[in-house]
Amino acid sequence: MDTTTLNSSSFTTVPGSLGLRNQPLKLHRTAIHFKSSTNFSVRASAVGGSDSTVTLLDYGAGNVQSIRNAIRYLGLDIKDVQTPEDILNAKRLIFPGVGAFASMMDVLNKNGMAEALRAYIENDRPFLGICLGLHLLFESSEENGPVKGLGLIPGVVGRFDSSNGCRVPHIGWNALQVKNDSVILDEIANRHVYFVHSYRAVPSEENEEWISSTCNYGIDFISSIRRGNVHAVQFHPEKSGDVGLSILRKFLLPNSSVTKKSFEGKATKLAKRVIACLDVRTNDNGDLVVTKGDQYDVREQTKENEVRNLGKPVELAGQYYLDGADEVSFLNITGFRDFPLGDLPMLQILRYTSENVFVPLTVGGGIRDFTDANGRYYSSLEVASEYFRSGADKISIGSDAVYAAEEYLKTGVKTGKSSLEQISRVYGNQAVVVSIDPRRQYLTSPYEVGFKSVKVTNLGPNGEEYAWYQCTVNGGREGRPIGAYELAKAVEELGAGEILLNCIDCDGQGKGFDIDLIKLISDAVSIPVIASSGAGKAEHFSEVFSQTNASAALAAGIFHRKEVPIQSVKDHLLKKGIEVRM
Ligand code: 1PR
Repeated sequence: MDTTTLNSSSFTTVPGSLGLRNQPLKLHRTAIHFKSSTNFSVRASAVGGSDSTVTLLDYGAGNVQSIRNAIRYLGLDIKDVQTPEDILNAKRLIFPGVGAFASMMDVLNKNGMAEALRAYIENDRPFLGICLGLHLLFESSEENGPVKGLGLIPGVVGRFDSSNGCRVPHIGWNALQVKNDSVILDEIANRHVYFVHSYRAVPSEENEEWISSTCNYGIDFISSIRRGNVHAVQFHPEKSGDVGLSILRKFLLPNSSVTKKSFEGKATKLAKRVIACLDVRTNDNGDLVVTKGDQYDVREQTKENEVRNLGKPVELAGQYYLDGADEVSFLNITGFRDFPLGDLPMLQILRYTSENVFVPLTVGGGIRDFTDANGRYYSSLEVASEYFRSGADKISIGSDAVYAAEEYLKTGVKTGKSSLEQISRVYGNQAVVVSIDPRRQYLTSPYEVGFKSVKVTNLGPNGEEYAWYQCTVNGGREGRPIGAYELAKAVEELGAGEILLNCIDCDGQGKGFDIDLIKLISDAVSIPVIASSGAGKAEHFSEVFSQTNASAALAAGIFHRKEVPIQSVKDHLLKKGIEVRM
């Protein structure tokens, strides 16, 4: 690595920019191959001003709908980068890096964007990189590599180490240690922001001057950098609720007269997440409604046997966001029999919700390969892509993951063709949740079956002391020859980034989570586990967090019926010394 000193006065200087003007700019250079024929120059233009357009670099490899929604929510228009010149001519540029580092650099190098980005950043133009948009600035990344980055910041981006007890990916709301001169982060010290990543850059003497905040997850890592007008963040402001919107506003509208909101908080580490789940299906009148079952039976016990209707999906999701839900999940519970891409109202619900909900949105149901009545084939990747385009941040796979795990355990071969493998390869593991729907099967002896069993806390109906958890498909309708333990371990290997662990026996019962099951699975895997099914009161959340290694807890019925507000769950957890995002 050689260090080149450029005199920034050789570039056009930017009125209103901070820090770098008239100072020699020290840049660490890696051997990036510039196209010699291209001679980029950066257009002189006023920063900020009345121009309400933001230039967005979407290189086409992932889900950037969330950042689009956040920008529009703040009242700005988006201009998409089509050519390297669009980068050079941008007044302010956002690069929401998504996907995988190697393929991102490949695309950016091939189409001349990398070179344009380097020129833009070296000239101290307003830039905000998000996630991979931060990694890009470093010398290289170990993700599918090593692969060279732009080399502007000294350091190598490496993977979190799960052997020290930290689950990878790092998913959730974590605290920042903010330096005073961060500008866009100035008012958010001690508040949580949302992270989702497996790779990180670490602070060193060489990159110290770039760092505007750090975060701790097993080790200290760089959560943001700032130099002059150049900012990049490891977390996702577009998914960090009101705090995130405030960060984006400070970058996009630095001179706006928006009343300053001063945030107070006591964030110190990764918070336990509280998730609201909406099971969605069409009722007998053809309306898409939020429903909720008892042990997966969503019909009323009346003569009409109608589907329970607990509200409208978009309204409820919006309300849960305002109430403080850390994430919102939609499960299209009849997706196993209906084709999701034919379910336009469901996609519409996702679109409307994501326009106003700035915490992560997960959607599941029906993600599998499908051939329609006209013989047209759709891959599970196409189905997932449509969900992402409609505003989902993560997708959740149920039945199809069971079949993939069974096949993998039988053959020991990863074909790369399962929905799980295909979607995680393109969108990253962190975007793929596997939803497990197990049913408890009691045993008198742990040796009765070939699946992992547990000694149960509460004996079975005939005094049984053991149980295994049989996986099901098609909304619990069919039991499969695989246990939840075996499934969880297999899907982790196949590329799942998180597990949503339901329990049919506990669903809708309000008697608490199945601690035996959640302990079994959260001890078996090193990816985050979301505990689900059975929450009836705030104490059930503190129970699951203190007795298991669950990273998040999800509930449906108690929130829909307004029995326990999300905020009171969080107040209770705080009182019990469990860190949550407030
Ligand atoms: O198999 O990929 O099509 O996905 C179908 C998805 O739909 C799966 O994630 C599966 O869990 C879900 N699903 C299918 N049928 C039902 C049903 O209820 N009949 N809902 C269903 C599952 C379970 C929970 C529920 C918690 C918390 N819902 O997520 O929200 O148990 O409830 P509680 O707090 O009220 O106890 P595919």
